[in-house]
Amino acid sequence: MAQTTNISAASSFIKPVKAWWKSGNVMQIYPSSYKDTTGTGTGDIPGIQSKIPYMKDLGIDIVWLSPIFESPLYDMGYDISDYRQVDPRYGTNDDLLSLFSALHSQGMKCLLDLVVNHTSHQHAWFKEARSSRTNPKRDWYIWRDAVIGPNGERIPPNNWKAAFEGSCWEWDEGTGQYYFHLFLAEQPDLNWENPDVRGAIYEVMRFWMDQGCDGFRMDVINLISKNTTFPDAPITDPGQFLQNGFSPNGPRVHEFLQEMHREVCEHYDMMTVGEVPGTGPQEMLLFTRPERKELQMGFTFEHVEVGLNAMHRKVVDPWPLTAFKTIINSWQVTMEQGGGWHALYIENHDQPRSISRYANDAPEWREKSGKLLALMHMTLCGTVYIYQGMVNVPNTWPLEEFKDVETQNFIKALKERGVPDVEAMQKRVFAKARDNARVPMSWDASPNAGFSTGKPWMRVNDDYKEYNAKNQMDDPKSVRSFWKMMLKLRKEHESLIYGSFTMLSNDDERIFAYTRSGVDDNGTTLHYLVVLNFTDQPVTYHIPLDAENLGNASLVVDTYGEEVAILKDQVTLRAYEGVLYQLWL
Ligand code: ISL
Repeated sequence: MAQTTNISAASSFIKPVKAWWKSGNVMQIYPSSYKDTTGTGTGDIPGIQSKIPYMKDLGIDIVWLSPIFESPLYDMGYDISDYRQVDPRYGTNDDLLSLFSALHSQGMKCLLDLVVNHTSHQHAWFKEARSSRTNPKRDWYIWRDAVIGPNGERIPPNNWKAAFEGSCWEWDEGTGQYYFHLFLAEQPDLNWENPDVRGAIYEVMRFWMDQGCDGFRMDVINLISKNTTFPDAPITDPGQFLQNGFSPNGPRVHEFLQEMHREVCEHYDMMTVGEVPGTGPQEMLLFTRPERKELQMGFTFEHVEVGLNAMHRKVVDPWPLTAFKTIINSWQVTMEQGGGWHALYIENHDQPRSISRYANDAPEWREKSGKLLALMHMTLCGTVYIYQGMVNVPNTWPLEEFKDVETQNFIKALKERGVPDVEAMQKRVFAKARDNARVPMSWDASPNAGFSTGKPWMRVNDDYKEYNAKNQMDDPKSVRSFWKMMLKLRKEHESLIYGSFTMLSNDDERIFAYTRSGVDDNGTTLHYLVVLNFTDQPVTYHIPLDAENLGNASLVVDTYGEEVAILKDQVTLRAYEGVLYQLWL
C-alpha cells in the first residue's frame, strides 16, 4: 500500500510573523516595454503611472521598477551612469516622485532596482577612476597588472570568463592596467572592500528612501564581495583559456549586508529583496533570517535553472517534473524550518516565459498552462512577484530581433568556437533568451499593440491582436482574470501566504501535489490541498493523505472553472488542470 501522510498530526508548524512585504502582491515592470506616452518607442514613467488603475484592478500592492536611472543601455539599464538621475528616456526625477505619490495615494508602494555590484563605465566614478592611477577614486574599482606571458604577451590576471562572454578583465590602455567586470566591460565592478564605496551606495539608498521610495530589489547583491586573490578557476572547458570561475557569496558578503542594514535599512519601514544567483537554500537563510539583519528575502535560481545544459547554460535539456518539484520542495521546507522568507517568481526580465518554459505554449494549451502555473505560484509560501505575462516569441524571428547583448554575444561565441549546427542551437538559445520577456507589453489590438504610437524599440509579439490586456480584461475566463481572482483569494486565505508546505507523491512525474496548513486569526487550523497535472493527458491521482473524510473537501479553485470532486481518495484531472481544495480534517 502506498505510504500516506498525516498532515493534521504534523501541524505544529512555525507561524511566521505577518508583514506588508510578505502579503503584498508585487508586480515587476520593465520600463522600456511597459507603456510609451511620448511616441519615442520606449516606455516611460508617465506611461507606468497611467497604468496604475490597471495594476490596482489586478490586485497589485507593490510595483518594482527595473532600472530607470541614467544609462548608456549596454545592458538595458543594468549599467547605471548616475544613481540619482532618472534617464531622460523614461522621464524626469519629478516624474518618478509623481509616480511614488500616485502609487501611495492608492495605498501602493514602489521598489527601485539597486544595481551596485557594478556601475556603467560612463559613471563619473569610473571616469575618474580610470583617469589616472593616482586618482582618489582609482580604488573604487578593481585594478590589476597584466601577467606577462613567455613571449612578452599581455595576459589577464586570471582565467575567469564574464557572464556575457569574454574575459572578466578589460585592459585600460590609458593607465596600463586591467579592470574587473563580472558582466560586460561596460559594467565595471565596484570595489566593495573600499569603505568609501559602501558609504556612497548607502547615501544613494537614503537619497531615494527620503524621497518616497519604499525599498529596493538588489541586483546580484551576493556578488559584491570577491575573493580578492582572484585565483585561477579549474579547467572545466578544456582547450579554452577562459573558464567559469567566479564563486558568489564571497567572504565579506554578509558583513557588507549587515552594515547596509545598520546604515540604511533599519531606519526605514522598507522592503528588501536580493537577487542572489548561485545560492542554495541553506545559504539563503543566512541572507534572510530576520535576526541576521541582512535582507528580507532573496530571488533563488535553482527552479529557473532546471534542465540547463551543463556545457551550454543558455539552453535547456528535457527535464523531469520531479527535478522541478524537488527544488520547490527543498526551498519551501528549508525557508520554513530555518525561519527565512521566499521571494516567489516564475518569470522576470531575464527568463523566458513561464508557460513556454514549464508547461505547454501550444495554442490549445497555453491558457490552461497559464492557469496551472498561476495556481502553483499563488499557493506557495512567500511573497508573490508577477510579471507581464505572455508566451515566448516565435523562434523563427531573425537574430536581429533579439536585442539582448547576452543572446547576441552567446551566438557570436558559438560561431567563433565552430559549434556544429549553429542554426539548430540558435533556436534552442532563443527558447531560453531573455528577450522573450522584454518585448513591449501587448495592451490592445491597435497598431504596435497599443504600446506606442512610434516604432517600438523592440518588435511587439506577433500574437498581440488576439492576446492583449484588453481582451484578457474583457474575458472573465482569461488567464489574467484567473490571476486577478487568485491574487485576491490568496489574501482571503492567508494560510496560502504563511502556512506550512508539505509535498505529496515526491516521485510522481505527472502530478505536483502539496498541502498548505496554517492558523487563522482565531487560532483555527486550516488545511489546503493543491493538485496540479503537468501533462497533456488526463490523470487519476490517488491522494496519499491519511484522512478519513477527504471526500468532504471543498473545492476552492479549479483552473478549468468546473466542479471536480474528490471521490473517496482520488481526483481525476484533465490535461494541465489544477485544483485547490480546503480540507476538513
Ligand atoms: O540572465 C541571466 C541568465 O540568462 C543571469 O545569469 C543574469 O545575468 C543574472 O541573473 C544577473 O542578473 C542581473 O544582473 C545582470 C543583468 O543583466 C540582469 O538583467 C539582472 O537581472 C547584470 O546587472
